[in-house]
Amino acid sequence: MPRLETTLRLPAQDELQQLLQGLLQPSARIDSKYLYDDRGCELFTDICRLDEYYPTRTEAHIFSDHRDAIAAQLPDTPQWIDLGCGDCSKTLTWLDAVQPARVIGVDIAGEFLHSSMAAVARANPELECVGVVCDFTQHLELQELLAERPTNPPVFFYPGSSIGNFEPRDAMRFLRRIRALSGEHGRLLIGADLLKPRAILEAAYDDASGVTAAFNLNILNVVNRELGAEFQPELFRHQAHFDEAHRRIEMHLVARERHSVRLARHTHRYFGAGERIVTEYSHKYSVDEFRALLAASGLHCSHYWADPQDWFGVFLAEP
Ligand code: AVI
Repeated sequence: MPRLETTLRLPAQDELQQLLQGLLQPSARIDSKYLYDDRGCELFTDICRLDEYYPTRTEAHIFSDHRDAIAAQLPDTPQWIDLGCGDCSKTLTWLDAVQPARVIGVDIAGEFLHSSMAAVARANPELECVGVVCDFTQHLELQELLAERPTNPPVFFYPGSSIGNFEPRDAMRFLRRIRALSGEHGRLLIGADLLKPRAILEAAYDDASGVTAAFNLNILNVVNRELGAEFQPELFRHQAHFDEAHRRIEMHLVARERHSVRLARHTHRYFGAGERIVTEYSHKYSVDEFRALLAASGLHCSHYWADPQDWFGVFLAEP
């Protein structure tokens, strides 16, 4: 059985306080991590299969077209750390090419992580599998675990362009943390979504069948559960637009009519018609901008692969 370590502090009171404070700001905000309850994860899986949502399949093509070339640039028998591993399906496709000494799956969803690491271990009985349950975007505490195998350098695997969901300053803080854990020989293999025409971007985040709308609106059910709030999702509509100045897709929930929402005991918020709640940013980069972000985080991009349309980039970085 795989080892499972938990460094997560459970739904702390101050996190709920932050959630409430975000909703009470003049420009209301809900942290995008609340998009991913069980229903949100299912809907996100559906999003990844949509025609309009190009990132997942484009990255998968880059990986399958260049897997051996990428693996050839990695250290021998590394510790492979899958950040946000989910069902570990992406990692499974790398095991033959990379031959890691061990796999460390990191995810916030503990039960799911345990069953996916168990599946990896069953299919690869010789491989050491460790699951680490934590909110790795905030607390990536792997130094002791990595130090158990000092001769196997870490390869951090962060696919899917999730780095785009950080604001650039927070992305840099996160990448610096990876840099600090990398030691001399560590590597980061990371996918980033690239700038492209607005229509393609906006369709990817506002698909015709309404899956992304359901995904966005579901966040209100999560907030209702977490805070005991009383949002009525049908009084909001999904909107996604590309903000040129910040080079990011912004997902909003827009109030269809003026109404008041009970957020917690003795706490209500009034929404005017058209008033918005920001639920997610998804930043898009040029190749040079992403290289510069890596460099500002103390990481040097040694190799880069893209699809023929230059829609998505896979970057290999080293300290
Ligand atoms: C998880 N992340 C990379 C997705 C993205 O594209 O920013 C989340 C997403 N939101 C709406 N569609 C997909």
